[in-house]
Amino acid sequence: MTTNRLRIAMQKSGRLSSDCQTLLKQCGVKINWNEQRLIAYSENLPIDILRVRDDDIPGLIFDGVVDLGIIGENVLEEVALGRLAGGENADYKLLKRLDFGGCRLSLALPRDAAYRNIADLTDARIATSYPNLLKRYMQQQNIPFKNCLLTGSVEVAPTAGLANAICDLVSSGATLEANGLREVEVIYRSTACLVQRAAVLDCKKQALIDRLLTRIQGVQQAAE
Ligand code: PRT
Ligand code: ZN
Repeated sequence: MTTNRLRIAMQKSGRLSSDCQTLLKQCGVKINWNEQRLIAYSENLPIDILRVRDDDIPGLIFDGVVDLGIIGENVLEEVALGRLAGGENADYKLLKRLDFGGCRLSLALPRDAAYRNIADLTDARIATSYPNLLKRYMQQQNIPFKNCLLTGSVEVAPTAGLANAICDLVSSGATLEANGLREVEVIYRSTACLVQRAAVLDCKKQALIDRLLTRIQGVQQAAE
């Protein structure tokens, strides 16, 4: 299991994949990408890329199976809250927020439903794939609610009569609009971020990470 090569987990296929690949390329990490492969190797640096579902990345970092991960902060925080609730470890180091994958987790209601403030959601049933982030927010607001856990198609829940409201990711707002929904509260803002496992790494690995981080900072500044 242990290797001298730096292990980085990233999303195999999804919204973050191509930006992750571009970032590595801009940092001078040459990878031979093979679409089918779970693991990809760098040709010029001691780096291996593990390509997985985004939901698996936080656990791989918390368990120290990988050294680094690139992951939406929304998923990182959601999985961390779930782990902590179960008494498990969820330690990590957030190295850098990246300039892609930006979105917000928001509460939304049917367009014509009345809404003045969060108290209007008292005892509402809320559909979400982010039960832990939602629960934390509603507890902070002191508003009791009922959960409706869906891993997909969250935005159709109100029309389908499954829930009164939803709590889902939004970027342009087009999906809410297309489903007759209205964003009423932003509960969490997220971007993709670079995360390191909590344990101290050997100096060579840490030096490589520091070098990558400097390069990422350079790339992001140049883009501003
Ligand atoms: O297969 P895997 O499990 O790896 O992927 P996934 O389907 O779970 O995730 P994916 O690829 O959809 O998203 C990965 C990450 O991208 C998310 O965790 C966020 O950090 C980030 N991200 C940024 C988004 C969006 N923007 C986004 N708009 N993730 C999802 N959406 C969805 C949202 O759920 C809704 O259905 O897009 C729709 C809304 O978009 P707008 O533009 O219509 O508002
Ligand atoms: Zn996922």
